[in-house]
Amino acid sequence: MSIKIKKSGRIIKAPEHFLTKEDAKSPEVMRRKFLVASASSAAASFAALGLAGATRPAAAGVGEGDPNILNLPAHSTGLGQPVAANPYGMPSQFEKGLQRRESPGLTRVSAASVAFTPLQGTFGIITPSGLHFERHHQGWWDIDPSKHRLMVMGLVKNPKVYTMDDIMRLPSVSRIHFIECGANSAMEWGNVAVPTVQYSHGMVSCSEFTGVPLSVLLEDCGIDMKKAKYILGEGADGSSMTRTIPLDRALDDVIVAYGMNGEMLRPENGYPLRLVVPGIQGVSWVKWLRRIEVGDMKWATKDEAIHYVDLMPDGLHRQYTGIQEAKSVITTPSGGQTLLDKGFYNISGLAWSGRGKIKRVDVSVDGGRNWRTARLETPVLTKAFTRFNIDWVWDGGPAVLQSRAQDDTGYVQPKINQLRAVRGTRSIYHQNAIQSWKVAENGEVSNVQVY
Ligand SMILES: Nc1nc2c(c(=O)[nH]1)N[C@H]1C(S)=C(S)[C@@H](COP(=O)(O)O)O[C@H]1N2
Ligand SMILES: [Mo]
Repeated sequence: MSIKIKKSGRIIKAPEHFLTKEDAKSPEVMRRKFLVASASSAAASFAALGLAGATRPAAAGVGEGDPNILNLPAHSTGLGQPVAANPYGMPSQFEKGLQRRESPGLTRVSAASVAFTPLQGTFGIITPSGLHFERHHQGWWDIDPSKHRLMVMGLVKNPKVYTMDDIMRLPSVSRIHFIECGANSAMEWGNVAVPTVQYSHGMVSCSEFTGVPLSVLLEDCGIDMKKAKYILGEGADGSSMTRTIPLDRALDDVIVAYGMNGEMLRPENGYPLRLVVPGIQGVSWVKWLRRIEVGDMKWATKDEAIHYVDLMPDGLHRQYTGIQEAKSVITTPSGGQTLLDKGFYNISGLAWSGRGKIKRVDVSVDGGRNWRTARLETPVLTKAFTRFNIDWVWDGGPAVLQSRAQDDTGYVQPKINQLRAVRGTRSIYHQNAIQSWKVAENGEVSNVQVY
């Protein structure tokens, strides 16, 4: 790839960023800050080095020179921290702003709530485990794995109860998949509701999951293939989370998972055992999984009969609409961020489809009039995040950034008005419309809807 970068634009990211709003105001402010810093610390550090009186080279064109180069910091001159100071490594103290966050006022009880993934601050396709979104109906638990049991029963020859030890001795697989809550982007059905991509799209994450294929457990228990049509997953928390999964899917790619991103699941994400149901809305990924029942009818449990249904304009509900259709979003630049200069920006985002692989992502910077095809970064995996990037030179004028995903079934991500034409505005779930970010002339990026 060869791009001529005349001038690369700086950006204030939201809500975490390296530049403060004050730093961003003008280069003058930044320069003054450097000068103050060098006046106070230069003498000290030069003295410490035994370099008092040493001539400081005048950096060409920078005037005083950059004190961040000229004043040797403690980390270049002293002894660093010992190994295993943090036996379990943590992010840098400077990355504290990158956190999953609860949307203020979204729910009345935070045990039955959502904490959103900061998509604006993650790279590539894997969501760090500590930033994986959380959705609990009745709070989370850190369950003792030695006491956890999984019962497999119903239309099977040999009903069984497995300990975690039993499960972890069975053949395992590891696969990278996204998980998206069916209610992701739900607030935007009627109108623009939230300012940042964290809140508009952060109920989706992507991880490598490890566990036993559900088909192995069903076979181990001697599933009655003549009668069996559905399986039910049940969680061990107080929410009685129970979900029906069709047998063909259960035998296809569903995993009874204990691992996430190379280690055991985090408690918030279902430790020690959860269902992984690739391509299907998050609610079916039952956490703290304690029971699997094999049956011949859908169970129509509370979370299937009255929740997670799509209210159509004619007043009827669509039920069992679990597949998360193709969707994409630009994560940089995105709502709440500010572009500080005209010039080059790398537009970057994520695309995913519950039906398969992402085939193509197109990007528009003029609200959908013209489209260019973005680069898909490898790996491009089935039912997983795909990272896309495309070059853009901002001319300082108003712009509207959009991305449009297409998956390998040929399905194209719809515009919000196309979705509304079929689904109305009374839905909550399965809002996968094209997202628009408006860049104003002052560089501020905001959430808008374009029809
Ligand atoms: N047992 C149980 N499983 C559950 C839930 C729950 O509250 N209890 N929430 C579901 C919902 S609605 C979603 S979107 C996903 C969220 O998974 P995460 O918290 O790991 O992101 O878990 C699902 N599995
Ligand atoms: Mo969910």
